[in-house]
Amino acid sequence: MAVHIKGGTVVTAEQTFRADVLSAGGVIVEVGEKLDVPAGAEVVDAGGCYVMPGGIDPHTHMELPFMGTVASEDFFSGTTAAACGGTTMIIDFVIPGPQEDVMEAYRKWREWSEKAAQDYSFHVAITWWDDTVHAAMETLTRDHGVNSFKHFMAYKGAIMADDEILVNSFTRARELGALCTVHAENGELVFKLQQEMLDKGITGPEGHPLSRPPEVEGEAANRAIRIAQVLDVPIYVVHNSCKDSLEAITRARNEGQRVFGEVLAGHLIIDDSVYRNPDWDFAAAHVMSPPFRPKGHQEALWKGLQAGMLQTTATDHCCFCAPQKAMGKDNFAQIPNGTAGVEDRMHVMWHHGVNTGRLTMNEFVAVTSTNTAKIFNIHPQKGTVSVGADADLVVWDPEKERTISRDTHHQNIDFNIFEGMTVKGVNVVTLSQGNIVYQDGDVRTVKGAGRYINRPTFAPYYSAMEKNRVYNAPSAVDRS
Ligand code: URQ
Ligand code: ZN
Ligand code: ZN
Repeated sequence: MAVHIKGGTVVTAEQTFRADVLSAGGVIVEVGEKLDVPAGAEVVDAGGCYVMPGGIDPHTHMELPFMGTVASEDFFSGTTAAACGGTTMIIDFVIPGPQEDVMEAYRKWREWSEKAAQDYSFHVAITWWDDTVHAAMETLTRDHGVNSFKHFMAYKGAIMADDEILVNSFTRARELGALCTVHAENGELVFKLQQEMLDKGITGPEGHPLSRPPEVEGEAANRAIRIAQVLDVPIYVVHNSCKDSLEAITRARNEGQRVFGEVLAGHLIIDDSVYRNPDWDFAAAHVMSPPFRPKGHQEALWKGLQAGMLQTTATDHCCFCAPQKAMGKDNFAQIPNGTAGVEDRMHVMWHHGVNTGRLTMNEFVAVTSTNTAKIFNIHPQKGTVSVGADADLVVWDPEKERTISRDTHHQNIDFNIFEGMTVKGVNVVTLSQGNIVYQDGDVRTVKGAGRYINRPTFAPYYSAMEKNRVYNAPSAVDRS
C-alpha cells in the first residue's frame, strides 16, 4: 500500500525543508513536491506538521527475566507502546545467565521477539567467558547481524562482567569489528555499600541511591573507557546518569578516543528526591540503575547532549509492576531494577529539548534516531527521510499536547515516571515499514509485523592474526 504524506515539512538530522513523502513497499520512494502518486495511495495530511524519522530506542528490555521475575512488557505490547509514542525501532538485549550458552540465549530471545509489532535488533551481553563465548561472538557477528556486545559492570553474583571478561571480550570485539557497550557501575562497590546500608537498618528504596553514588558510576565508566583505549576498541557507555561518567566520556573524546555516550530521558528530568517519597510504592517504582541523581546532574547531562559529548537518548524500558517491586519490601537490594519510558521518550525530549531551545529540531532527530542508526551501523536504512530508507516515519504536530499518565499510556506497567507531565509536540501519525501503526489515538499495530534488523560490523571480518590492523570504527557522529 502506498502512502502519500502531503503538506508537511521534512526534518532530518541535517536539514529542514518543505516536501511531500511517498512510501511504497515499505520504503521511501520519493521526497519532494508534485510527487508521482499512484492511484489508491493512502493520503496523510501533514499540513502544519513535521515529517521526521521514527525514533530509535537503543536500550530496552522487553520481557526480561531479571532479579527473580520477568519484566511485564513484552515485545508486542512494548513495540506497540513505542509506536504510540513515535518510536519505530528498538534495540533490545540478549542477556545470557552465568555459564548459559550464548547461542542458546540468542535463539531464546529471537523466539520471544517474533511477536514484535515493529522492527528490532539485539545487543548481546557477555556475562561470562570461555572458548564457546569467544566462538559465539564470531558466529553472531558473521551470521546474525550482531555488531554490539554489552557488558554489565554491576550486578555482582548475577550478570556482572569483571575486568578479565571485559579484556577478553573487548579484545574479541576488536578482532570482529564490533562495538563494546557497558553498563558502568562498579559492582563490587555497590555490593559493599548495599551491605553497609542494610547493616545500618536502611532497607527502604532510599537505600538504593545511597548504595550507588555517582562516584561508583564514574569509576566504572573511566575504567571501561581506559580498557577500551588500551585495547584500541570503540566503546559506547549506556545510560549515563551523572556528571562523573560524563566527565570520563568528555575527557576521552577530547583526546580523540572513539567513545559514545547514551542518556535516558528519565535521567535528564527526574532527580533523587523520588526515593525520599514516603509512599513506598512510589519510591520503589523509581528503583533503576543507575539511580536518578541529585539536582544538578540533570542540567549537566543536557549540556553534555548539547555539546555532543552524549550522542543518543534511550529509555532502558524495563517494566516491573507494584507486586513485583514489592519483592524488595524488606530489602531495597531485592527490588527489581527498572522503569518504563518507551512511549514517552520522544515527547519528553521534544518538550524539554526543543520547546526550551536546548535542542534544534535537527538535533532532536539526531539524538532520538539518526545518531543511534549511525553508531550501530543501520544508517541510512534507518534514521533518515530519504529515498530508499525504510518508511519508518512520524508526522509530528508541534501544537498538540498530551498529559502523560499511567491511566492513558499503552505501556504494560502500572506506573509512569513522567506522571502528570503535560508535553507540547507529539506524533499524530506513526508509520512502520510504510504502514500506519498509529493515527490520532487509533492503534493499528500487528503482532509479528516487526522484523529483526541485521547490523553489519564496522570492519570486514578478518582473522585474529591481523593484530596491527587499523580499526575502522563507526565514523564519529556529526552533530549537525
Ligand atoms: O541495568 C539495566 O540496564 C537493566 C537490567 C534494566 N534495569 C535497570 O535498572 N536499568
Ligand atoms: Zn543497565
Ligand atoms: Zn538496560
